[in-house]
Amino acid sequence: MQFGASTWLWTSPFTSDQVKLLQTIADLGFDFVELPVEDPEHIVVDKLKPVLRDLGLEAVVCTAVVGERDLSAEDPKIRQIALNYFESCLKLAEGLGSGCLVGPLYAPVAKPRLSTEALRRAEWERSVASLAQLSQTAGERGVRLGLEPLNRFETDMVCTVEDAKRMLADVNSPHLGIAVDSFHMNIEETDLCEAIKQAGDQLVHVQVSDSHRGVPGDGNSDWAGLRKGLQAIGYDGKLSIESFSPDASSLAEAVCIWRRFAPNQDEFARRGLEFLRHWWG
Ligand code: LER
Repeated sequence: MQFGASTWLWTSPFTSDQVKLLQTIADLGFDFVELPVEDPEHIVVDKLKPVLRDLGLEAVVCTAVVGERDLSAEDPKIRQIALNYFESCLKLAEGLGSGCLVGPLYAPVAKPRLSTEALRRAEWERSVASLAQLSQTAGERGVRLGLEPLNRFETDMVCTVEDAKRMLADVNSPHLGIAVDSFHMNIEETDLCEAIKQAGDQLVHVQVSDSHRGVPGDGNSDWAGLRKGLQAIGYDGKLSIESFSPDASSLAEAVCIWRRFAPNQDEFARRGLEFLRHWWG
């Protein structure tokens, strides 16, 4: 298992000149860094790649699915904006050697509302069609997409591994898998171990934080169940800490992070990694 940290823990947006932050992540002992792409222009592969290589950090590229990045939208122009954005992210993922591109690719974060069955079905079908198109590009670039279920307060489309599997079945592409986030799972899944087993070999990436999105180990998540599930499917991929700084994030607002979980974000990451190594070891 390789452990990583998302730059969202410290900053937003990430730009490729934030070398000091990458140095901190490497010094803390992480194996890889998760890079959220808020604006594809912010990340320059030729600049970033040698920095990551010198620091011994691998990269996982993560999407920031907000605003008009909406594959479920009725307006084809909006769906095209989303496709263009995801395609730029895929290009970055390929350039940075990230085997996957993860996030709630099907629809933007923080969009839940009471809707009709018919409207939800139409949105689902538009997302499925767009994801089929995107999966093809992903395949061409040698990157696997990881569809991330979100909790009910952030989406009404894919909240559980079961929902994600239904979407994967509809898209029907080997280039589309599942990325789970233990924070969302803790809210939505009945049993963490069973949910991981359900994802099985379709699991491409894992993000964690604790039940309150604080430091792993500080909350009331079922860490034993999560480990049992990951062991049962023989997962030996990447697992990263994803949370947000209340100081700096467009996403902090979308995901309702209002408070601090550690005296500073380095401490959040340090204690989180210590817990995870112990938990997995
Ligand atoms: C949002 O809650 C989330 O978990 C992210 O991965 C945002 O893309």
